[in-house]
Amino acid sequence: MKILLTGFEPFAGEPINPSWEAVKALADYRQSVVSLMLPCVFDKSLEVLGDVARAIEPDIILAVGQAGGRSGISLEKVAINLNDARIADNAGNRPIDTPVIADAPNAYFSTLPIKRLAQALKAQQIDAHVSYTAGTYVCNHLFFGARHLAESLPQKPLAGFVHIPFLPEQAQRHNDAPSMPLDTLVAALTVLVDELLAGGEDITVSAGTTH
Ligand code: PCA
Repeated sequence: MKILLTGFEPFAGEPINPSWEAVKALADYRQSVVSLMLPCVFDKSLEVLGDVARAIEPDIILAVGQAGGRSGISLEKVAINLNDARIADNAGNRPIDTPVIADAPNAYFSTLPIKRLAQALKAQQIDAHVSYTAGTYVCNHLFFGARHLAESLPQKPLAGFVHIPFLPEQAQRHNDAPSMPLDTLVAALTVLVDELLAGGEDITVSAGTTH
C-alpha cells in the first residue's frame, strides 16, 4: 500500500504551515508514506499533485491543510467545484466565483472512511470531527482536484482531505486562536495513516446535525 500524503507551504504571511510540518514527519512511515509539499497556488498545486500521483501510483491520497481558527482535526466530507479566494494565493492569483475544473461535477465526496477516522482520533483523545465545508480557497481546490484526478487514474485511489489547526506559536499571533502542538498533529496523522493502511469500510453512526 502506498499513501501519498500532502501538506502545503506557508501562506497568508505565516512563517510556517502546520500541515507540512506534520506531513514531513511521516515521510516513509511504515515504508508506505510519500510526503509531498504543495505550493499554496491555484492550479499549480493540482499540476504538482497530478505529476507525482501519476509517477508513484498511490492507493490513497490524503491531503492536509491548515484551517486557522478551527479547533480539532476536521475530516472533510465535501469538495465543491468553486474557487472564491478571500486573499491572493502565493502567486498573486485571486479567483472569484470560478470553477476548479470546467465541466466537472458541482461536488465530490471524500472516498475516505471519515467517520471511522474521526472515531479513531477521538479514541486517542485527539479532538476530531467530520466537517461539511473545506472552504473555497486552495485547500478545497486541491481536494476537488484530487478527487477528480482519482477518478481518472487507473488504480482509482481513495482520496480525501483533512484540515488541521494552527500550531501554538501561530495561535499566539491570532488572538489565542485554537491550536494543537506539533506532536499531537503528528500523532493524529499517524492514527489516520494506520487506520487507512488497516483498510475497511466506514462506520454508519450519524455525524450530522438536526439543522
Ligand atoms: N490552508 C488553506 C490553503 C493552504 C492551507 O494550508 C485553505 O484552507 O484553503
